Amino acid sequence: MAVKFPEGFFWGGATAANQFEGAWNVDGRGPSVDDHFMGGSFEKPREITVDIEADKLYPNHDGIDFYHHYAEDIALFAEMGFNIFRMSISWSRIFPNGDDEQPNEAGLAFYDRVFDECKKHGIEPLVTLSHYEMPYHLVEKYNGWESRELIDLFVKYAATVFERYQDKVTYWLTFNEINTGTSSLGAMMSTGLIKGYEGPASGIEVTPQQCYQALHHQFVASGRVVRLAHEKYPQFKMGNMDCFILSYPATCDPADILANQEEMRRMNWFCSDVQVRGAYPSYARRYFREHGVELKIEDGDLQDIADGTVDFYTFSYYMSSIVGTHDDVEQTQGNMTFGGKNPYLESTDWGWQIDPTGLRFALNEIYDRYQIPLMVVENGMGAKDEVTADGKIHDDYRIEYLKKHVRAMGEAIDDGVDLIGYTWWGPIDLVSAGTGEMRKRYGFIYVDKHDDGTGTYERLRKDSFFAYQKIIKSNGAEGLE
Ligand code: BGP
Repeated sequence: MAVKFPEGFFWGGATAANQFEGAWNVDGRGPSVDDHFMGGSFEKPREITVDIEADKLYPNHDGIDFYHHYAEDIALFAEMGFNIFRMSISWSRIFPNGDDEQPNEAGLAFYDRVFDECKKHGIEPLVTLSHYEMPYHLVEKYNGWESRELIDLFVKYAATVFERYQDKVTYWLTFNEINTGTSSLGAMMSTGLIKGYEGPASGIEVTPQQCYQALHHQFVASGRVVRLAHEKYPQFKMGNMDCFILSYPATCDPADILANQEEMRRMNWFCSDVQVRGAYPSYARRYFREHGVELKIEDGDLQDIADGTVDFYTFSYYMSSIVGTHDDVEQTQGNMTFGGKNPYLESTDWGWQIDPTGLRFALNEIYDRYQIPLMVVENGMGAKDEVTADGKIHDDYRIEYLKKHVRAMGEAIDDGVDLIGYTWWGPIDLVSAGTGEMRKRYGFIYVDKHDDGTGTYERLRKDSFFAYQKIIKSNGAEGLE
């Protein structure tokens, strides 16, 4: 039987300011964390420099220059049929240093133009307040989210953009993939624990104490921002955003089952338990004790968390992995985590294990647990694309990935899950967060921009552009065969 999507289902794509806007120092924008990351590759981790050095290449500086191509790009999204577009606001475009008295008017005006353009095409913006970035000045001054000072600064930034865009934006997410902050790799971009650090991004060492304290500050900030939204702008819908890396037990050995339960809690449930239920989960106490974590919690923090529960749950889904206690589990890779290799799954060229059935399983698990509307706000496949002499890109592999995941969502809806939307990651090629590459392409739209910084920024429709268009046009009833 064909899968069926509900009327009004949101179909679209997801982006992040730092990975595609470019114009890093234009119109008063201040440097962001990502502007200090050089390009890398699958084999070579990105490097971080304290100063921006003239002879080095920082791919996020120019991105794909959405800043100057936004009208053209949004028109292409509309041509595919998007009714939603996930994007983030660059904090340092609004407050260049993060602690400025007044916001930067030119930065605010840019997003007015973007939202107006979306409106023109009937596209609903879904806005992430912080997607793997913060003003770099806050890293240098406070070591990012390790400091409580960030809470007030973030709330001020959120209040500023809420007030400005209250008539243009309804759907908001506080922190992108907040749960990656539980790992040292996530700490580099998400919580910015890199004060004074210079060297490979994979070499950052942070303690569980630092990671969880930084996360506590983000929880409080998120709670306060959600409460503010609910009190002042009742029309707003506020969501969390987690990186869901589903894991399976490697065997039916009870020790593997238990190890996987712990991994699922640590990686996938911990942050959303806090943000959806409004309190630290019961299992956190033992975990903190065994990992030497003693959170500094001030009066009012737990109330802020309790008051700031989200209206809908969102997550990224790319892959799954396995967890086992036996030492024959081979390791594989993601951008923010490592996990065990599953012999039943194939992988992308970057080692991410493709598992559409896992998406159906994850959707059911999440919905059973929280019973609030869900949105898949990132899903996609990074691949090398070739452009033919006549300017075509035959990306059958991406179409295959798309169809399988859309089918899995349809099945989950049939299972009873309240899934309200889907935004494919990188509907237009952009800079990879993990490796800084351009050649790891996710887009339905090809952008002529390359790892060595060259390119014309010309946009081309790939075959997948038309495949997604067909799916959207029929609200998921056609184009999945
Ligand atoms: C998620 C991030 C995105 C995005 C995506 C793909 O973790 O939220 O910013 O980049 O992964 O990852 P990558 O760019 O490393 O291929």
